[in-house]
Amino acid sequence: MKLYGSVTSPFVRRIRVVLSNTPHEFLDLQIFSGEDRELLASRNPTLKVPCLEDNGQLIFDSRVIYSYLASKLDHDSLSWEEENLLTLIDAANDSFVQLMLLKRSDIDINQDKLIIRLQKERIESVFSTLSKQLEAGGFSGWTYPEICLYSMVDWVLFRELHSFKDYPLLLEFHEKHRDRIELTATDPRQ
Ligand SMILES: N[C@@H](CCC(=O)N[C@@H](CS)C(=O)NCC(=O)O)C(=O)O
Repeated sequence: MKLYGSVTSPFVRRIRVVLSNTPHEFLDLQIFSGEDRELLASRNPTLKVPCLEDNGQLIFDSRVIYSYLASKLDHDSLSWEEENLLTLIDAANDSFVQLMLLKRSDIDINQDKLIIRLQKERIESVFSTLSKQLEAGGFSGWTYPEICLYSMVDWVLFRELHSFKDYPLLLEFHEKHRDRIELTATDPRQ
């Protein structure tokens, strides 16, 4: 089994954590240019990571990869409520990726522009909902939704994309899990 990804991607990290006890090859790619981009293009036409290859079968998108692995590795499949939590996390994570790409394109993300405002509103709406879930005792285990939430929060802290000022429960959640071996082993800062 081969996982195409990058050490810094939060979408890749969630799959690396899921695969932490499963033998696999991890290819850490520079996805934005050069030979690595060509390799990625030859595997995944969306030009995004993660992408999984298993016995000649290619799977795109972390969500589909999880579902493939869950059935292959006998993990529990997700309930509809968990699927909704993943949709929330993915939506905020996608918006953060867009903001980071704007920044990398030297576009000032403090401008009052529709495209920027929509991302920021989505992030606040999702963070507020996730905080309420935490307050109500949600995200209390260590299964795929928690792994995805941790990967996003940690990446946002790493990239300094949000202060979390109004979301102490998200920081508390992060603190609670940060020393897990599968998380220190996949830390994007190393
Ligand atoms: N829905 C996708 C999102 C993956 C994604 O956005 N990955 C980022 C890296 S964090 C990427 O490959 N971005 C490249 C681009 O946007 O061109 C998934 O869950 O796998």
